[in-house]
Amino acid sequence: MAIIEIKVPDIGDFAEVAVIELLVKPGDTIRAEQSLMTVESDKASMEIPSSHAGVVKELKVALGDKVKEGSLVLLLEVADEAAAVDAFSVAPAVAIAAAAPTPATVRPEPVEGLAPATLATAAAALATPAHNPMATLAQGLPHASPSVRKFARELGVPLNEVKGSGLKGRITDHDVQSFTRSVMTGAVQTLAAQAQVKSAGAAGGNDGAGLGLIPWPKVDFAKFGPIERKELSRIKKISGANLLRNAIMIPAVTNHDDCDITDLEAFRVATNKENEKSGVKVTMLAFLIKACVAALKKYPEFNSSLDGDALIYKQYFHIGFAADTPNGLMVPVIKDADQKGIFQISQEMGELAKKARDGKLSPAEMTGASFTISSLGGIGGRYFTPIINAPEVAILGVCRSTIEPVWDGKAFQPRLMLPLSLTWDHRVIDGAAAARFNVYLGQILGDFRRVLL
Ligand code: CAO
Repeated sequence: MAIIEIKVPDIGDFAEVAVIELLVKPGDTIRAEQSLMTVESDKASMEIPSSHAGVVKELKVALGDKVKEGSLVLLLEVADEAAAVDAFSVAPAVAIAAAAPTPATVRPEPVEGLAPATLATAAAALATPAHNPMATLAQGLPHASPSVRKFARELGVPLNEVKGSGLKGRITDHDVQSFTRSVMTGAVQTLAAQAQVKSAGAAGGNDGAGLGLIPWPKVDFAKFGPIERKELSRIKKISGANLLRNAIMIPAVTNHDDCDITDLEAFRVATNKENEKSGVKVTMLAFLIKACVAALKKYPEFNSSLDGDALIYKQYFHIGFAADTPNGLMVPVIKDADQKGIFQISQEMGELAKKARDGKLSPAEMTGASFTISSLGGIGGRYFTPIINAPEVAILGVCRSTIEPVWDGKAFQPRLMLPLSLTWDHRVIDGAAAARFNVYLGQILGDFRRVLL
């Protein structure tokens, strides 16, 4: 064993540089070429590597010290034979040089709060075919040490999109981790991902190239028979881009269930008969809106939105409903549905649905929903898998009710059964919660008195 001095190697044109980060401490076992500290001039930052492997005995520099070529950095205990190696043989890693795109062959070191497997997943989530680290850097060098740059590069994090929390806006390891988490939770999208969604959306989803998929087949349909080409409506183009983003970005799952609405339907028909002259027709959807409000109150995460690592719980109950219009799908919103009765909801729904069909909905009438229902009950079908209307976290799909034989313990009874399809965001909601939501919703629709309990 021998003690050797590790000194600052040749650092090029820099006369004196400040020590801004110490990366090792006494007692650490280090590898040859491992970074010991970060120094910074007014032009660039660089990491000073160790020329030898060994155990750090004593640090000879402190934060803020000015050092230059030959300055003593630390005393290192090394194996005797290692002491013979030239202590100046390792070059420092300069931030600008480190910025060049290199394949991410080095596995990231485990860091607090993120396991290596998570980091690998994060790298996959962040790495997009459209992301070119060189392009990022060409836009200007963000303030970060070479080790942070390397860490970001390994994860595919575009550093110029990361907000630095360190001194003078310096980007730290922690900032890179936070950015990665935000991307993974969907709270933040990299500019490259936004561009992909935009271009895929603009192409009506007909271009999978931006997502690394094989190209959409280009077929000359006229070769096979007569055709007519019609442009998509403006609404279809806008909703298409939104639907595509939501379908791709949300880990969505759909639970299907049936609920017994025999008594509720009898009540609805009787109510409409009694109020024939009012001009307001009550449909099943109005009851569904009220029942959903009760279920949202019982399971508030269904009435929330993701915001980074946090959930925003809404204390209002604005329920959107999908309306089929000649120009495409629109989603008007019944505001404060918890404070309205079935008649008022039915009346507002009728007015909003008419406005939607006439293309007269105002932006205020289409925004602010905290949960959405898509009812195909008037048309038909059994179940479907509705797409969540982001940033909401769940949507209820409803199909046409039919008379089914239901076993009551002694015999089959003809009951009117309503098929429900609840799609939910698995980042926020678990399968068990979704099943409970559907069961509770079914219980309310089965007997509305439960709302009072
Ligand atoms: N089961 C059986 N019958 C149902 C039903 C159900 N679940 N829901 C509605 N009906 C019946 C109604 O009672 C009504 O019957 P009558 O004419 O005999 O009274 C008939 O179907 C038509 O109802 P409606 O569709 O006019 O009224 P609504 O309140 O159910 O729906 C609206 C209103 C605007 C949501 C609907 O017209 C609509 O646009 N639905 C399509 C939504 C859509 O496109 N979703 C898909 C989105 S994903 O692309």
